[in-house]
Amino acid sequence: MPETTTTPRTKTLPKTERPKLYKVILINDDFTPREFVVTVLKGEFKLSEDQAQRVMITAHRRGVCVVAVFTRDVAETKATRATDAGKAKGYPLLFTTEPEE
Ligand code: TYC
Repeated sequence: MPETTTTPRTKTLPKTERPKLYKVILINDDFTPREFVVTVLKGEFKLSEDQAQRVMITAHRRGVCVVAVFTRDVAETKATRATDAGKAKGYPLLFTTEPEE
């Protein structure tokens, strides 16, 4: 019976780095109508009416509210588009982005 030798597998599996995530943050102001904020949250971030109302009212009461978390590109694009939607109507509505810890 011929002897068989086995060699232990030393190859390590390649590590897949998870992309860093960025929060999109809604900033309160005194001028943008509540209903417009809700419309933008639904349109740009696909929030339900209920979610959009909660996010809007949280920003209204506390000054800021995290809308959602995305990869950097997506977060920045959505924040810019949502801010521009307000600008187009003459509102100071502002969305910013911030890396997650
Ligand atoms: N504070 C605004 C108002 O009373 C409504 C508002 C809410 C505006 C949240 C911006 O991020 C915002 N009309």
